[in-house]
Amino acid sequence: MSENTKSVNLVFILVILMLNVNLFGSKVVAILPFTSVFEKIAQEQKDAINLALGNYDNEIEIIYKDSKGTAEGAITALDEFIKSNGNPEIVISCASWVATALNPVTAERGLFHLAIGSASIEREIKNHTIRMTVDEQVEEELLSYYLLQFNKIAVFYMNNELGTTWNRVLRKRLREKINISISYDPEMKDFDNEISQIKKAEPEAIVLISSSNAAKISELIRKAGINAQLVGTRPIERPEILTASKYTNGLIFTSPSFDSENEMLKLFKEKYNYKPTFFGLEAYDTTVMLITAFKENSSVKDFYNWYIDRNFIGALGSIKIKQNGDANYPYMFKEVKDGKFTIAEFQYALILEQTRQEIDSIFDKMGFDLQQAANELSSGITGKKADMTIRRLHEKNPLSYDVVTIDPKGVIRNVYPDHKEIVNKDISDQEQVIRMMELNKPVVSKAFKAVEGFVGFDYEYPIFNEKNEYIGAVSILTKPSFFAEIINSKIASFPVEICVMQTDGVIVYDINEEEIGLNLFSSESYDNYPTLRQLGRKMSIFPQGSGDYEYLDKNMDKVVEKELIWTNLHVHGTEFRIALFTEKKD
Ligand code: COI
Ligand code: CYT
Repeated sequence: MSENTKSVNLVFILVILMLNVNLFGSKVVAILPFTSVFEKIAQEQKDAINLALGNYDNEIEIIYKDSKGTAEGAITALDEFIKSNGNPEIVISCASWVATALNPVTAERGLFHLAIGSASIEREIKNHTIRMTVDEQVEEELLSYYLLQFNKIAVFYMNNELGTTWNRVLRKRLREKINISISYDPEMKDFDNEISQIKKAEPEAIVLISSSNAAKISELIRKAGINAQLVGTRPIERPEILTASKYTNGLIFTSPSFDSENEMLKLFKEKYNYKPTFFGLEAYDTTVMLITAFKENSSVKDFYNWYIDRNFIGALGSIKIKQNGDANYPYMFKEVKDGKFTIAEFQYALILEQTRQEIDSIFDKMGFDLQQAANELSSGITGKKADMTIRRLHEKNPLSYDVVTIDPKGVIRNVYPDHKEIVNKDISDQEQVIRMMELNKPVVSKAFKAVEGFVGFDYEYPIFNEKNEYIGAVSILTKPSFFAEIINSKIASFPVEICVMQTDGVIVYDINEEEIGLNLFSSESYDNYPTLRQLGRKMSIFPQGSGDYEYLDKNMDKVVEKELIWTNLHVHGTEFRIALFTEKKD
């Protein structure tokens, strides 16, 4: 080979390399359902992605491809892209059935895969696809709280992976309550036959697993004279539903609980002159998070692990990517009311009642197990057998910090786990111990400082021997995180707060830890909030009620108007007022 040919080769290679940089430089392909019944969703996603790219001034270039709304269309679109441009580094896809199809294909080619608008996917290859949509099963758990009140339910669903999975999961939970379920082709416009079948079944509620088609379907349902409650899920929150509000007013549906005053919504409206829905918000957050991934990683190969367990604050609120690659963020019930999407009021009372029942049932279980332990301890409060009893009692109650026995004088004789330092401590001056010895009955304490060194609640249960003589008591002391654990598990997906107050005004649980232990009536922290104090006084007098007040927002940043409802829980001589509150929005 001559020097000349060598350098020509070199130039050739250089040109190829440069071409690569210029032509094949775009790293991301977004495969969206541009020509399908979901075309407006695709356009909204594209607008949101471009808005995020523009706002965050960066080098990512996204090429859009049309899936035509089908799995085959998406595979073809990706193949075509690769034929002319080579492999992209990242594939973003919309629709559950598309994500399911692209998961193995992208995994095989080593392309990072991000799924949006995909509530119901099957990952043939695990640890590969990151999905920004909350799984439909998580949403279903919430939706069924509402559906359980009906006895005859119809399910009318799109005949794709999203619809069929919803139908299956709803049937599994609601069983005979579902008296008819019918699928439809979302590309079709004629639903008359299906609607007359639904009418014959006389349902009390109709669940529509639909997107914008639900506007037309609702119109047909109402025109057929069916008055059933209409119920929907996340993709139903589309503008067409409001245009048809004459037929859709009263529709209740589950949806991510994004803040309607959020900055992204304003920017979007300014730029495109229409209001985005969930799909736009999700695409926006997906893009911003992806830009962050590019900034924090030098190789796309590291992206998957970067996403796992990551918390991200986006337009959808606080997003957490779970171990399995699925995003999670708050959901709530919304309602079509006066031609608008609004927060469904009924849910507050529902969550409050469920939280009350959960706390009640945990105390109930403790009481049941304490009674059994007290029976076993009737032959003696110390010794091997007693050790076994208190150990089992502790292990059966996950919110127990420890279990102790006291003798008839009120001296601690035994403890599990072995916090030996408290054995022999005299606790006969504690209010609940005095009460228990006086009444000879089980009691629950108010919040008190335990000898263990923190503020908790103590459930004391008296022990009698075979001759029915009082020989001491067994008790469970709750963990410091007692209320936090119960309450967080109940409200994790709702944009609400719950606090617990005693009738003496002491706050025994609040999300802001610095407030726990303060007295609402006397602590100077509340001096500047007279409307809150007034409401607190009402709460201590009346077991249930509601009211408005002004106080700091969740982050303790600024004073806002809030609304609150409360209820009462009475356990063995102690009353708790459980209050649920939200920022007022109108
Ligand atoms: C889903 O599959 O979860 C979707 O939201 C798809 C959408 C195109 C309706
Ligand atoms: N500690 C406990 N009182 C305490 O201080 N475990 C029970 C009762």
